Amino acid sequence: MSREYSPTPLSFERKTEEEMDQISLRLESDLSGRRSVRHFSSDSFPREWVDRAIAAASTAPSGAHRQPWHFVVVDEPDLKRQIRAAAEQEEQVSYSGRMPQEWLDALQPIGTDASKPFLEEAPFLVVLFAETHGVNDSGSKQKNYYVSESVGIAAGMFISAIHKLGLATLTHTPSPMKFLRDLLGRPSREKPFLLFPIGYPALECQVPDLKRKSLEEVRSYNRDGRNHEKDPANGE
Ligand code: IYR
Repeated sequence: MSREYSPTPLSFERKTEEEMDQISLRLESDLSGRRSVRHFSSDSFPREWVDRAIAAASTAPSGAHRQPWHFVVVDEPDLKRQIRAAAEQEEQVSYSGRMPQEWLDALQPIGTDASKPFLEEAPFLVVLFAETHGVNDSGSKQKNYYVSESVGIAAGMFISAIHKLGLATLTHTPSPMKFLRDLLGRPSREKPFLLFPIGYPALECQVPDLKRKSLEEVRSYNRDGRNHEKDPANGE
């Protein structure tokens, strides 16, 4: 049941170099205001906004274009309450013994603990599932490829979309997360990947005082940091 390669013309318009220069200067400032938020306002907003962010994230590239993800939007208060209760139950066990001291120490500056009120406070929770394999038209297993990479990219695009929208989120990973599959009635081939509370930050919202790595720490040029542009052998 394989499909043929059927190429179609790419729709792409070049921007001017001036435009691109301006955009490149703004990229970092546009994204650097994003923070992981753990205290949400109960103020709501149209669910369509979340749907559109999901549609945007679902344009992500994926292995063999299998799009091995599924997003569940949760807005029922009782379901959010059940998710919070199950997550806190697991986190309680994690924070009081399952996580080694080294991990607890690493989380100290983030200020997290087993209490997760944001799972009820945020107007929407979005649970992202990774589809370990698909099902083809005749109902048999269809392999997916590069699942974590694909779903990770879709998650990143979703986070950017939510930020551009003017809302906040958190990449929450209650651990283990299997309870989400049961509570949301998802099939066993889907593995919970990340949980995103979505909302406006609470008025009194505080975040950890984190420093980000500098460009120089996260980027090097070529092998051994050789800068081709500044190399005298290249005419400069
Ligand atoms: N899942 C836990 C612990 C946790 C782990 C990491 I790594 C974080 O960056 C933050 C939290 C929790 O959600 O509290």
